[in-house]
Amino acid sequence: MRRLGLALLVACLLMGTQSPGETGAEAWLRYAPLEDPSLKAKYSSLPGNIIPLDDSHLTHTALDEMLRGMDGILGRRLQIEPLVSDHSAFVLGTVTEVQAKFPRWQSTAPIRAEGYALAPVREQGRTYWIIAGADPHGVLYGAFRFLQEIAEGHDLRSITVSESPAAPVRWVDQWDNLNGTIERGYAGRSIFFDEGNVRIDMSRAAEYARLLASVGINGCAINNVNADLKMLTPEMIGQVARIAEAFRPWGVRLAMSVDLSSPKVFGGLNTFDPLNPKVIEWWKKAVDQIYAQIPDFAGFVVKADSEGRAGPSQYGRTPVDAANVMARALKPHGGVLLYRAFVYNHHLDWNDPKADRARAAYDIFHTLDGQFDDNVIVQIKHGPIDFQVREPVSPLFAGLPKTNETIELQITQEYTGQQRHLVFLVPMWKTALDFDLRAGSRRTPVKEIIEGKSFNRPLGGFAGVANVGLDANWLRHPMAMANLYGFGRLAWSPDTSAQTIADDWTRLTFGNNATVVSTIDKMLLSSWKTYEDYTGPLGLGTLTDILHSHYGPGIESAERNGWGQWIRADHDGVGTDRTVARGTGYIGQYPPEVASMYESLASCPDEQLLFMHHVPYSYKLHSGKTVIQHIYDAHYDGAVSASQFVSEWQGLKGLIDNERYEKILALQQYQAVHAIVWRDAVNQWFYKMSGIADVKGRVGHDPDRIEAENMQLEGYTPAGATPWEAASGGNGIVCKGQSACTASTTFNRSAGTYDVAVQYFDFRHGISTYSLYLNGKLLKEWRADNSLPTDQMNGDTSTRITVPGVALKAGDILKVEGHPNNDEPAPLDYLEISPSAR
Ligand code: GCV
Repeated sequence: MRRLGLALLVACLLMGTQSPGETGAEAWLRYAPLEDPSLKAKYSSLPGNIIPLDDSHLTHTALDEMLRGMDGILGRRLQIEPLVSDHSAFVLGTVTEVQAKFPRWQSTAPIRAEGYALAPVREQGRTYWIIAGADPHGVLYGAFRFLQEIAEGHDLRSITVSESPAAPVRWVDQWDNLNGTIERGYAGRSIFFDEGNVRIDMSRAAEYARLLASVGINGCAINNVNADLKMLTPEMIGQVARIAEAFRPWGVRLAMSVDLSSPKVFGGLNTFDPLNPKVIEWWKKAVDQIYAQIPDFAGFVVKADSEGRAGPSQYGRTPVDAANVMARALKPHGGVLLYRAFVYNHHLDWNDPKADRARAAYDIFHTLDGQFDDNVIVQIKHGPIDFQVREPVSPLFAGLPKTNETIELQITQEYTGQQRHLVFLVPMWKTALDFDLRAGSRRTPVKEIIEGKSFNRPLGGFAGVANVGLDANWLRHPMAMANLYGFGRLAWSPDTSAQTIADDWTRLTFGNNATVVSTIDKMLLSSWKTYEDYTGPLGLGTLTDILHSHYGPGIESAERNGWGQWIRADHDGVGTDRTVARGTGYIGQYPPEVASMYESLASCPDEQLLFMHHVPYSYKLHSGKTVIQHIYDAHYDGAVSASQFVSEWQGLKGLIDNERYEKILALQQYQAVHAIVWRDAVNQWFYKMSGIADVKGRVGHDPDRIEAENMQLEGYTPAGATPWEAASGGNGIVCKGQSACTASTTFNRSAGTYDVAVQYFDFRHGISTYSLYLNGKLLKEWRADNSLPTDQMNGDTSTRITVPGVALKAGDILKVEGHPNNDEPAPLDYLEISPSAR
């Protein structure tokens, strides 16, 4: 027994500080004990008492959070005191309440609605730690901020903070369907709905609201903008009221997406024409019913005349007509109407060189400026297309000076790796928010337009499509939570730097160890560029399969259809000509200074070049490289950088709990492999299209690769991938109508140690099994059990397994045996045998 104890002790010591596991459910609100004794000592003089000065629900929540946080981080159980007495204490209350007790205290700067101030006040040898809100919301936000300071080990001696949110609307949108699925959600089923009803168990909804409140989010639209018509039935409103109850203690107001055709489709009217008096009355009644059950209801989000949704155009009406009718119904209750500018025709004519989806939002909404009611907000996606890896900012931000605006950002990584790839989106969002549109030839950065500052608007702000799901860690990739956190931080203060956000998130999520913090910060901050490099650089957009999964490479899917995400690549050149002089004229939608910057090839930045211009492949960038060479190089660089994430992460073993360490390691190994799939698909495609060789001789030359279709096959038959570029050389092999098939090759290179990679396709359904043999001896067995998005040999499903350090000599036989399962034909693409690095 003593031996066993000793062995365990030794094992623990060898494992360093590695702790067994965290699911990630606590996200950045772990309140983990401060391990560093010097950090802990800093806080020994903090008081052991806390005084809530008011009785509001939100101050109660703030109080509970303080008790929970102080206990977790410092192991200190705060005592609640009803009155200010002669002990040092934390004091929670509104500014008015605090000033009544401490008349000499004043916040360092004026604080606006929902803002807060933190400060120590010294009186008669005692210290009162003031957490004062402009209102109860501010008290709660102030408590979270105070706990963040301690969790990060910051010095509190001189802390005096006064903060106010940049804008009143700080919402997340969820695209949850009533049946429990989530459109573009990647982390399990809905936390709100199941099988057509609101879930009984609201615990995840409440935990979500807590996370949102901790970063200042004050609203959540709970259902898909492709809204279910049942949403407005009295029964559903009754059920939805339970979600609002779960949100309420956290100051998160519930909003709903609604379908404009509701009055007709289930409301019993024969029209949904927004100007019809019966329809106007119908909306009024529907809204009154909502407020009867949800008195703090925040408002509606509307997607209309877009991607097949009904809209006012059906009756020759405009978005103003529709929006104002609904806004007037909401107005007496204090609700707002967010009308999405994502309105476009998805049956565009590809053959028309002037057709351009990017123009749509501005063309439709610009002329309506000044006609929207003051509780209408036009919600504009940050770019003119659809959340691509890089887009210019939408010119519409500058085109509505007399209208309230929110920016719509996408936290869920629809086009940016679907939470299987690490992509920290904050730097991308900052690029959009900081972009100066020069409206009226003066400084008008997007952030100041939506804050309402530039054009003196009363409302505006931020909407982030989050799509968390029931998975324990909310978004599947633990690092994706940095995007939810970062969205909240930017919505509160868009001036915060990406570095600060990355740093705070990492410390709160993984602790304050310096190596952990610097490694993860670096990874986060380089990840957008890495993803852009191996997917679609130079403004090409993500180059994914835009017709279905929006995940893996599918370059040509963008072309020759009505969706208008065209890259207009031919044998001579690539890019969409959006110039005023020769192209679609889109560039002319920007204010003149920005338009002239994009219009001229000399001043158009390289990273937007192919969004704005059509150029030959041999066109020289500002960097001095040709377009085609940049495409090749970026894809190789991006894949290298993704593989470095793996080695950098491995440097953190023992410094992070095992569960999250292993989960992230597996995701990063997968990402490194998928980056190679992307690299090869895009480069093969452009090589074929342009006919121009890679000056570095890499594209189309993979000397370590043995194509599966060229191996000795028993049972396996060759099959093409769709699209062709998703497989090396366009083809792979499949095992159909057999219980097992084999593919063998004889090694004929010099003796040495090699890494043997097997590239195969892992469909969404079916779990094929594979075995790799060397001279008949088993090297590795594995199951294709990932749930990648599709059931085909394509860019979504291509993946690999690598057996490192295999001793090989000429004449050795490598054989892969595949066992198909449930329509997954154990597909293979190639073997790659490369000299081991170690
Ligand atoms: C909710 C893109 C997405 C759709 C989404 C739409 C929108 O087209 O692929 O899933 O629909 O944007 O934002 O309305």
